[in-house]
This record gives sequence, C-alpha cells and structure tokens, in this order.
Amino acid sequence: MPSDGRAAVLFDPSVLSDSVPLPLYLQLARHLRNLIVDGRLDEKDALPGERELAEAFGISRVTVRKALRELTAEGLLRQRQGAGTFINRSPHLEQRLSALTSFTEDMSSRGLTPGSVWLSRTLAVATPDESMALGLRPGAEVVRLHRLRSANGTPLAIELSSVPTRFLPVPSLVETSLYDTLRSLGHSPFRALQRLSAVRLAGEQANLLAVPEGAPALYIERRTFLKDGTPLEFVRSQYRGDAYDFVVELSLM
Ligand code: 16G
Repeated sequence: MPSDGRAAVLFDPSVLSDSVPLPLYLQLARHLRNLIVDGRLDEKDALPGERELAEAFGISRVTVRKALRELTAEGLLRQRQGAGTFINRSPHLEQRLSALTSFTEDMSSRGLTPGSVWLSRTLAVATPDESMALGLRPGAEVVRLHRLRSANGTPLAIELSSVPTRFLPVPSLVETSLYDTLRSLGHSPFRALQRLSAVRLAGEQANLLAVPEGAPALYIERRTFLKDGTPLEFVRSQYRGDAYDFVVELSLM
C-alpha cells in the first residue's frame, strides 16, 4: 500500500466520472492500468483491499471487484488467496516490426538472456496450411519446431516454426537459434511477411506463458523468404500481450 500522501494522489476519486460514456468499472480499470504501466504503482505495492478502494473512489465494492477482475484477466494483477492483490509487472519490450531479427538476436541486443524450452521437435509431412504457406507439393516434409521462448527466465512467446526439409534436413540441427542454423546451412532469411491479430490465451498456452487463462496475446503468423523469394519458414506464435509493444515506422510514400 503506498504511503498516505501518495495514496491520496493515486486513488483520487475525481478520475472517475458519471458523465463519461464508459462504465465505472472500466474507468477504474483504465486508471489502475495507467498507474501500473507508468510504474507509479509497482511490485513493492500490494494493492489496497476492495473495501479501501471502494471508499477511496466513492464507488461500490462490486464495481471495484469487476475492475480488478478485468486487470487480472489482462495479466496486470495477480490475486493470491488470503494475501491480497499484487501487481504483476513483467519485462516490457518494444519490437520494431520493420526489422527482420531472430528472437535470440532481439533479446541479446537488449542485454537480456534468451531462453528456449522445446515443446516438441519433429519431422512430419506438411499439413495443407503449411504446404500452402511454404509452396510445397503434397506429401513434402517439414521440420516442426515448437518452442517456449523466454527472456531472463520470463516466458514471452510460444512459437511453432515449420521449415521445409530441403532447407533444414533434420530437427536436431537446431540447438539454440533457428536463424543461426539456417544461415550456417547457406539459407539466410531475407524478407518476411507478418500478420498480427489480438487473441485471448486458452488454458494450456496461458499456463506456459504464466498468465491467467483468457489473458490477451498477439497471434503472429510469419512467412520468411530467401533472397530469391522462395518461402523458407512458416511460423505461428503467441506473444504475451502485457510484455510486448510492436512499433512500426511510417513514412510518406
Ligand atoms: C523470431 C521470429 C520467428 C523466428 C525466430 C527465430 C517473430 C514474430 N518471429 O521470434 O519467425 O523463427 O525469431 O529465432 O519475430 P531464433 O533464431 O532465436 O531461433
């Protein structure tokens, strides 16, 4: 709980208004989200209880409960039975969408230690989706790499990469970085096309990423190409919504 003076500033009831066309619980959720994201409330601060927040903001406990539930589902708060509500700050990273980098390069360039846990590593006949994305004949084989990726031990993304065996003959060739392995085999990723959409994480994925079920995430589909335009990689991944900002630079055409 922040000190008394700070609490009066952070939990100022004038931030909520009946004349705004947004339900009160969403106004409160927005206010608390801003405090957490800006770092004005941090992990040292356990959040005041429902009753104290209701009193501070002059609203009902039901409204407070709904706001806290919203932020818990987003992964910003963690409710520990009997111990209260805690702020769940995770590494927050910005990734430039226009740069073609590997996860390993991206994390290392920020001074973070990249990590990977293998969920599976297999050789299989391409599914129709993979064949379409990679331009393969029916019956062609792909190497499928399913990994949980982390930075400094915090899980950030689940990635399922499929690469034609023509470029990566066996899965065991990849130990840490897929892109380093492909480059060493003479197949350098040159260009990629990505499609992003917002999703909510299902139970098993949420568990792997250490966030509550239903937490928001970015689903990214990437097709990576060689310099001559041949598809090299098809990746489907879920990035934790609370840990990533994707930044795009725009310029006049
Ligand atoms: C990034 C790429 C992914 C690629 C991986 C290789 C996105 C959305 N995805 O995570 O397509 O397979 O890097 O990383 O950026 P690695 O070389 O560390 O295995």
